[in-house]
Amino acid sequence: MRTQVAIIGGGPSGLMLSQLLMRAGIDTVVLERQSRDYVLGRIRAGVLEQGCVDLLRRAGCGDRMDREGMVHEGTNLSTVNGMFRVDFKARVGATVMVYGQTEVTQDLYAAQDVLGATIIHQARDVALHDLTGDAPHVTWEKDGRSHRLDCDYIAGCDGFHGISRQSIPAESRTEYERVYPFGWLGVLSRTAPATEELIYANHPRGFALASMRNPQLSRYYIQVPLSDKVEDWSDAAFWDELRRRLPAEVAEVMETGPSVEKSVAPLRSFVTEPMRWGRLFLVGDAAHIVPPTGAKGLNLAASDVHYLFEALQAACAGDAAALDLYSDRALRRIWGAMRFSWWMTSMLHRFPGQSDFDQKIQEAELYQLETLETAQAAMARNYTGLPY
Ligand code: RFL
Ligand code: PHB
Repeated sequence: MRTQVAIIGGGPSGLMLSQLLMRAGIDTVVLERQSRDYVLGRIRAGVLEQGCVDLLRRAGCGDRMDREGMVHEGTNLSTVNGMFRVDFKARVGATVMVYGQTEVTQDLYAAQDVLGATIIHQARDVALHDLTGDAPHVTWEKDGRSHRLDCDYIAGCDGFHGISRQSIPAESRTEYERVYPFGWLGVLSRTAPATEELIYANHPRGFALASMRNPQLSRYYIQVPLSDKVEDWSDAAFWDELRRRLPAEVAEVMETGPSVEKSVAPLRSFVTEPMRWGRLFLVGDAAHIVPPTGAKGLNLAASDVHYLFEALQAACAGDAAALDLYSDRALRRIWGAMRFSWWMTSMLHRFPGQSDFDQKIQEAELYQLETLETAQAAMARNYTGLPY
C-alpha cells in the first residue's frame, strides 16, 4: 500500500489534517489504534478559538458547529470577593465558540466518509521506519496479519501516549515538563448550564469550573488531590463541593442531576522539541500537553495542523524547504499557550502547602484582572487565541 502522507492517530489532529490534505488533492491514510466508537466516546475539550473555528470551516466541516455551537463574548471569574466578567469582544474584538471536541470529531469523521478517506481502525503495534531517509514506511498488525504502508511523509498525531514521539531518538529531542500536584474531577450532566458563560472560580477549597456543551448539557470540574479516584466521589458529594466553590448566587439556582460521565484528569505542561525528525512531523498532544485551565489543548492541535498542512501542501508542490519552518512556527505559538495555561492554572488553583500570603497574591492578581483594562486585554487576547 502507498500514500503521500501517512497519519498516525485518528483523533481531532489526525482527522483535521487528513481532511485538509485530501481536499487539496493530497493522498492520506489514517492509522488509529482504537475503534471509531471508542474515539467518539471520549469527552474532552469544549472551547474553540477563532482560528480553530476558521480551520474547521476551511476543512468543510463547520456547518453543524455554526448551527449548534454557542458564541461566547466573554467569561466570568469568581473570587472570594465576588464575580466579575472579562468581555473578550470589548477588549480585543474576538470571541470563542463553545462546541465539544466529541462533536468536532464526529463532524470530521462524517466529512472524511464523504471524501472516501482511508481510516484504518484497531491498527495494533504501529511502527515507523526509515524516517531520516527518502522513503519512510509504516507497519502494523490487524486481524492477525502484518501490513505495510509506504509514504513520502508521516504525521504523528497519536497523542501523548502514542509511538510517534518515541520514534525520535531520545538524544535528538529535548523535553520540558511541569507536573501539577492536583487533578480535575469532571462531570457531564444533562442539566441546563448554571450561567450563560463559563465561570472560572478561585476558592480556598480549590478551583472550580462551570462549563457547558449545549443548552441542555453542562460540564463541571473541581480541583481534587491526585490520589482521588472517580469512585471516591458520589454525584451528591460532587454537587455539594461544586456549590461551595461557586458564587452563592449561582450555587443557589444551579440545576443538578445524575452524571452522564465522570472522570479524573491529571494536569501537566509538556513540550518536546523539535517537532520534526526527518520525514516525521509531530502534531497536537503527541508533541505537547497543557493543563486544561486555558482551554488550549485542542486549539493548539488545530494551529499545528494549520502550519503542517501549509508546509505539506508546499512540499507536495515541490517546495520541500517549507517543511523546515514547521517546527519553529508551531513552537512559537505553543510556548505562548504554555505560558497562558500555566498562568491561569497558577492563578486559580489551591496548591498543596499554599500559604495565606500565596492566596493573597492570587487575589491581587485577580483584582488586577478585574480592574485593569490592559490586564483584561492581555487575558482576552490569549484566551480567544494568539494569531496563527
Ligand atoms: P488525541 O485526541 O489524544 O488523539 C490521538 C489519537 O491517536 C490514537 N493513538 C494511536 N493510533 C495509532 N497507533 C498508536 N500507537 C496510537 N497511540 C494513540 C489515539 O487512540 C487517539 O485517537 O490527540 P490530538 O488529536 O492531538 O488532540 C488533542 C486533544 O484531544 C487534546 O489536546 C485535548 O482534548 C486536551 N484536553 C482538553 N483540552 C481542552 O482544551 N479542554 C479540555 O477540557 C480538555 N480535557 C483533554 C481533556 C485531554 C484529556 N486526555 C488526553 C486524557 C481531558 C482529558 C481526559
Ligand atoms: C470544558 O468545557 O470541558 C472546558 C472548558 C474550558 C476549560 C476547560 C474545559 O478551560
